[in-house]
Amino acid sequence: METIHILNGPNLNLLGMRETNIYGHKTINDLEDMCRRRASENGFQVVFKQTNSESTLVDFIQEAIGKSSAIIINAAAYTHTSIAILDALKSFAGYVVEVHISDISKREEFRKFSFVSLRADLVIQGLGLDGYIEAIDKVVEKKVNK
Ligand code: CA2
Repeated sequence: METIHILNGPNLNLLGMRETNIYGHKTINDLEDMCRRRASENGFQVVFKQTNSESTLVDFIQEAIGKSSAIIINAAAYTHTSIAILDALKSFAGYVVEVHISDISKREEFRKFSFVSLRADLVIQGLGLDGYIEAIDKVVEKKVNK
C-alpha cells in the first residue's frame, strides 16, 4: 500500500483551542482522523505528524524519502522562514502539496512569501481543514492518472 506523509509545523497542536476564528473548532486529532479516513478509502496509508521544532520537521521530511509517494505539508510559521525545510523538500523526489488552513495571500505581509512554495507541486490554501482532504484527493488523482 502506498504511503502519504502528512506533516504539520509549530502550534498546529493548538488547533481547535485558540484562534478558532481563523483556524476553526476541530482539533489536530480530528484532522488526523479525517485524513486517515479519506486516505484509507482510497487505498493509501498515512504517516501523520506534528512538531513545534524546525529540525524535527526536517527529520520527518527525510523519513519520507524512499517511503512515501507524497508529502502533504503545512509548515505553519516555518513556511515563511525556513530554507532548511525547503532544502529537505528538494531532496524528496515525490509529489509535494503545501497546505494552509487560512489564505496566507490575504493576511499580514510577512505571511505572503513561502519558501515551501518554491518546491511544492501544488499549493492549497484558505479551505480550512478541508484543504488537507483536497490535498489527499489530488495525490490519489495523480496516482490514478499516472
Ligand atoms: O493557515 C495556515 O495553515 C498557517 O500555516 C498556520 C500557521 C501560520 O503561521 C501560517 O502563516 C499559516 C500558524 C499555525 C498556528 O496554528 C494555531 C492553531 C490554533 C491556535 C493557535 C495557532
